[in-house]
Amino acid sequence: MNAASKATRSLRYAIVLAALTATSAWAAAPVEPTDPVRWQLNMTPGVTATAANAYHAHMIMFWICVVIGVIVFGAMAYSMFKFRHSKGAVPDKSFTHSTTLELIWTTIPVLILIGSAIPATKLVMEEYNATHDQTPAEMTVKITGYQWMWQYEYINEDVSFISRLARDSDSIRQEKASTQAQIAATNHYLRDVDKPLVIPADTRVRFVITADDVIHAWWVPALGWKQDAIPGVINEAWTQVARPGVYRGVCAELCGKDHGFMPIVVKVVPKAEYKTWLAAQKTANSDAAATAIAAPVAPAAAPAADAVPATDAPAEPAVPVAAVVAPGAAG
Ligand SMILES: [Cu+2]
Repeated sequence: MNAASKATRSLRYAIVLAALTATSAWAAAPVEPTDPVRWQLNMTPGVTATAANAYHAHMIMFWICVVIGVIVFGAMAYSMFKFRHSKGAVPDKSFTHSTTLELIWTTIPVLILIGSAIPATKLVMEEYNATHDQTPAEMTVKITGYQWMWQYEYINEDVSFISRLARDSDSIRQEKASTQAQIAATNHYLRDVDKPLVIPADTRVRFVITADDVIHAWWVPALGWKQDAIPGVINEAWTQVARPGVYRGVCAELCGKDHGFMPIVVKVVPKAEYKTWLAAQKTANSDAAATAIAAPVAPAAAPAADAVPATDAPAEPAVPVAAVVAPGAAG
């Protein structure tokens, strides 16, 4: 081989290597732990310890896979170029196996699997330890999935409400004449709700999660976990968010025709602000109860002018508050 062709070959290798490196670096670029961005490839680092654990475990495994990929595909590419037919390579037709090689390529993957399973199991156990003895949950929220909305009940606080797709998103998605311009002008189109779940910052919050009709799944990526909501089953989860903010998610289980239209919004506020909000909710609840007692036979309400079509506006589910689970009862 002359010097010119050697230089060309080296240049080709350099270009392929540079492309591989650039792709890996781009895919692993850090992202803000907020909403997903267009063309985001990597998972979010999140805003909780659980999310950070998952993100770091994922990144370690990602780089292990990158190293394995580079070694395996590098060896394949090298062999194919180095021992090609045009260079006079002759296959060894008598070769059947190599015990040494087989031992090596079985032992190394087993060691990698054990090495990654031990820390991963520790993290998963921590994630599912909702009733932690050292740091017990300070409050419990019961989450119930319905077709197609969520109900949040603040246990022992007598506060409960339904959270459903924001009215502006709902009108646009149901109106056939809606335009892309309308969608672009709508803030958080299909990712906003009328009433977000409000929780205090720096507080260990326990969730008990169930469903009333079909299987749903409550998922806010920034919190770092996803939990199935199954009729007749109470699942547990917990979170503790240090940073106040608004974190969005979706139902992550195919639950019917409007599965894509039951977003989740979690608003994390400072503790003092949470107390004020909770007090306001209680006052609103007692006012509503007093009104109901004063006027037991209310006339049928006329539909609002901007009401969504009845076919796609599910009725408010009637769930007995007595059916809630007391903290510490499950798990
Ligand atoms: Cu669902």
